[in-house]
Amino acid sequence: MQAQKEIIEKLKSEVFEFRANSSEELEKFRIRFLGAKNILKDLYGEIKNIPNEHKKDFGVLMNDLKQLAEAKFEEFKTLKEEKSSAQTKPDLSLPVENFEGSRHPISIVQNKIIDIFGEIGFDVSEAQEIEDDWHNFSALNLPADHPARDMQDTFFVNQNPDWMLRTHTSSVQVRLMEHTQPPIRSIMPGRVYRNETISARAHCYFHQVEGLYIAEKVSFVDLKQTLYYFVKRFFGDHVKVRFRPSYFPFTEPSAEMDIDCQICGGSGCSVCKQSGWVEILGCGMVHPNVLTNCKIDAEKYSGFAFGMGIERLTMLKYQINDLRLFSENDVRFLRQFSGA
Ligand code: 2NM
Repeated sequence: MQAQKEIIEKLKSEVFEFRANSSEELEKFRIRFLGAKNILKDLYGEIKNIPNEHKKDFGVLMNDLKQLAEAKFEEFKTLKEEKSSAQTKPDLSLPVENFEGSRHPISIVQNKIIDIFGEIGFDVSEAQEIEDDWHNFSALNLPADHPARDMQDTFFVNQNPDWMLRTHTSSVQVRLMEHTQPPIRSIMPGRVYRNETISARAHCYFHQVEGLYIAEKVSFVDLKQTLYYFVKRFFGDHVKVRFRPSYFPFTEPSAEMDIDCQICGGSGCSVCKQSGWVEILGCGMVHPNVLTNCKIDAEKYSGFAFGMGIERLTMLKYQINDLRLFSENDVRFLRQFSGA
């Protein structure tokens, strides 16, 4: 029995110390200890040479050895599985070497707008798309019975009037003003939602960039020059602009800015409805009520704000005539922007 016991102990420490560094090593281990002709089987044959009173002890030792070998095999088998599944999953943190896709035209234009305003000191602010009534409407000088709330058909969350999908990114401006004292110079790009029937000219969601500049003694002249700088950088130095008086509840005075039609050069076509001009954005001096609502001293500070639709700018820049193309993800459409 002593001789057999020594052999079992030796095998036990071999199993105990075993480490698989490769699947070949693990397979060798499996064949040696758990395979069809494994070493334990030979050893079990020794039982006929063991005196009866030691047969039970021998059995216990052999069982321990077998269980140890099985546990060891399982340990390295699961490690191996983890390793191979890690190899088949793509590592999304790796840098892209051969980028074969193309950016969406909305992203291209949004990034361009961010770059241009960045040149003149505007940073970027973002916030959530699900908003409360205060940030989407009330703080912006739109009281509960204001007709503008009907004008913008809003998606509410679970039909609860307290929560809605933002109808403009002005809600981001409200949040920014609430926790930042002037000077503030920021743009807010993002997706906004309106309950509209989808057509070539309307969609239930689209993208906006709004902007906000608040400091001491900001005037309408600053507003005009900032927006003029932007359109020249976006469309080219040749672009002509005009401002028309308008109305928004959150700005006073308010205006809309037109550029000369980039399709027909101003001579008149279907895009500009024969007028030679196309509207590209709304703007104005931030209403003192909005500043006060957002805890900014309206006596000390003034500011301007503006808002533009990214789809509209993209359609003018690339001569796209149907809004639905932006959300259909037809590769024949998307591939055309691979060089942009
Ligand atoms: C527009 C047009 C004019 C605007 C105003 C504000 C705020 F928060 F400062 F009051 N945010 N956005 C604004 C002004 C937006 O979009 C056509």
